[in-house]
Amino acid sequence: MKILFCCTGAKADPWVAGLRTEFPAESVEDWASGAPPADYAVVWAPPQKFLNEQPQLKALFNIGAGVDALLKLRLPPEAAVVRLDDAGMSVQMAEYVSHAVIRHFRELDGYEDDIRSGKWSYRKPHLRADFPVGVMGLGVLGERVARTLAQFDFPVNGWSRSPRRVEGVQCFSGESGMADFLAATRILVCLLPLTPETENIMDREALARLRPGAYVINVARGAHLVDDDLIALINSGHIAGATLDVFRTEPLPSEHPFWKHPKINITPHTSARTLREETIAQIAQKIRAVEKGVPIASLAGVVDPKKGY
Ligand code: NDP
Ligand code: OXD
Repeated sequence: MKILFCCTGAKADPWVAGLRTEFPAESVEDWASGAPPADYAVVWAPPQKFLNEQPQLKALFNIGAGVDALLKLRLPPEAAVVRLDDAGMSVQMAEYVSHAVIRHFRELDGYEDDIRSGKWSYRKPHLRADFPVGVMGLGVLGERVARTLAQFDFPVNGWSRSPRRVEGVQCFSGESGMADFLAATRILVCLLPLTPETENIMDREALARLRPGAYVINVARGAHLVDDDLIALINSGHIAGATLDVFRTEPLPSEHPFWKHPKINITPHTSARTLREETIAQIAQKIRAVEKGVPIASLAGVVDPKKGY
């Protein structure tokens, strides 16, 4: 059995060493053009040339949860695409989003400014009931985030494509459920995959449906949000601010208004990082299962190309 590693932006050596530890008797190599045909590939943003040269691949294991970039490429015809299924990401996402929600709700930025200017003063506490959070996407990451925020006693709404039940969360689904979901939400969290259906989903029309004084947290993909619409609604006062971890172009271009907007906090696509050890262990366990005869289609995280996630 042969495994190739082909991940743009990742240092190959520790990944290849980790995979070799899992499969000491097998061939595990960092891809170079002309490499012999492999059975499985571990990938992130691979060049099209790699995919063209390896048409026999049985599966592509993506070392991230989002497969939007991968699905834009011409993939080997029989290869299943398997995305990361949590692998240590959901706890990071829950931390990041809870931090952003609480920072806004408790006005911690305002307190920090006060303290820096030598001011000891109190702000009126808000009621949680006035700050319902809405999580778009109730998958592996969104569900964990929704459950975590419910633990802090925020009213939590969730929206998914198919109907779902999550304890402590008011669930909405489908296009028909979106308007009610938005109208019931003040702090909007995006944890959707990027697909043709979800691109630009946070546009002026959708954002205007949120409760006045809304707050936007985008931790999914930059193309979910229409940047100018967010800025216009912040400037009009309908939206109080935003925390953004993902952008249409990354790194965010230096001239982009998000860098300096006083009501927007940005981070460099870091809300949930791929953890190497967990990721290698998860992929290795799946490869072993397939080698023992488990159908690839039954693995957790197999992408449905029709749905795009
Ligand atoms: P999942 O596939 O587990 O969950 C996706 C959720 O979105 C599901 O609940 C799905 O609904 C819902 N959904 C998909 N399409 C629609 C639609 N058209 N309308 C309504 N709901 C929809 O993904 P994960 O939770 O693992 O990851 C989500 C995304 O987070 C990734 O695709 C990636 O882009 C992003 N991400 C960002 C990271 C970062 O560092 N910023 C790190 C990791 C991921 P249903 O339940 O019905 O299928
Ligand atoms: C992912 C990401 O999709 O890091 O895993 O954004």
